[in-house]
Amino acid sequence: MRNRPDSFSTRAIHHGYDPMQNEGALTPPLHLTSTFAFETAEAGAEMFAGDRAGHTYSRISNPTCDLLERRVAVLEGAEAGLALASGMGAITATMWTLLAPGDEVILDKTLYGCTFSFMQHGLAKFGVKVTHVDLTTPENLTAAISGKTKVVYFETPANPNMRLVDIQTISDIAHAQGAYVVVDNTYATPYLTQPIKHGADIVLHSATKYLGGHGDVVAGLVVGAEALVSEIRLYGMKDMTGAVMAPFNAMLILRGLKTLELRMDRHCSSALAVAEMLEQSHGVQKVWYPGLESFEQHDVARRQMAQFGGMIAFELEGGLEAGRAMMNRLQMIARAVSLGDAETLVQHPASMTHSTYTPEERAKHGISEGLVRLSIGLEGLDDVIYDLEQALPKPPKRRAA
Ligand code: 7XF
Repeated sequence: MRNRPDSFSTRAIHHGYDPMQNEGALTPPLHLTSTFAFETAEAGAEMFAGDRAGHTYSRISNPTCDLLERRVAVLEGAEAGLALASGMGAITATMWTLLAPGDEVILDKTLYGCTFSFMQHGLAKFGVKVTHVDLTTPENLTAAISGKTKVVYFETPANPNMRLVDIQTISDIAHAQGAYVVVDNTYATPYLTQPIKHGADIVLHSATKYLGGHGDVVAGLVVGAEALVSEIRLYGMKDMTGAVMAPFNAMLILRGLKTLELRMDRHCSSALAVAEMLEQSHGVQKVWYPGLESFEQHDVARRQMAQFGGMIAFELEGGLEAGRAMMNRLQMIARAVSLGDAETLVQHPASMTHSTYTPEERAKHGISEGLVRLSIGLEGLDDVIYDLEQALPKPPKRRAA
């Protein structure tokens, strides 16, 4: 036991694992097993009854996943964690656990495309009332919330347009009505924002993104109070979705976590430089990046984020057509969905990640048709900027006098 709190990276590298308990293996073992043997029939029965600790079957728990769960929980400042098959697995398992027909859920205006369609079409189909509210103005929540509201749900920064939600203010309003606050922290990661410290009850991630960090795995995580996470494990994950994380994927995320701080520092510093460059460039109509002085909610970003993240949204003069032409001129930056990888990625939300919204819904939910989204990678900053500059619209040539 060390007698001072460990730093973020030290926890990400060491928490919950002692090589000396594992034959000296520096890297935690991969428990590639679907099932677990019981010492006696009685011991097995006690484990199933919840009266004895231990693993029974890997759809419920697995030691490799368990280590990942405890590490992410400690990084988020939460009591407990749960590893799931995907970010959507994390979202659906959480919501199926917390909600019943007749309940109401209040969602922020802008959400990742499949989250939007799950809430709008999935939950609504089973008798849950789904209301979207612009949570960037907390008074809107005060007006919309009632005793029937079970969950208030949002992303901050939101995918794709970077809107921020003030977690503490929203949590205070939600808790006064007895509602749970669920935050998708995929964009910020626990290195930049720890929503539980600002009052959130449950934090979830697409671990496919920054937590994994290398574009080689689809995975999800949920953290929160022990009792709540246990309910999500035993109902939402075990019975309702079966969206369990494979132990091999847990290994990949554990490896990713070791460099999360280093990678985020680089993602953030490069993204700030790129956002500043874009803002100065010819043909760029608007840039949304929380670190820019011009960002409408820059004050919320300063209060709630340690740095401003690796994601940028921008729109060119000429909208969709200009954006597509620019994307096609890129030479190194990959045209691909997903985010948080070592490679810089560019995509067009209206036709890709947010094509689950109808055009009318996109307009209503603040997702512009011309918006282009960049996930700034870990390449040399000069190379990222060079590729973007050569692809941006050129200023018209001056005529010789
Ligand atoms: O199930 P997944 O691991 O893909 O995670 C779903 C998800 C949940 N929350 C946020 C904020 C997300 O961005 C995602 C996945 N988004 C990818 C993207 O926006 O590029 C998916 C590619 S279609």
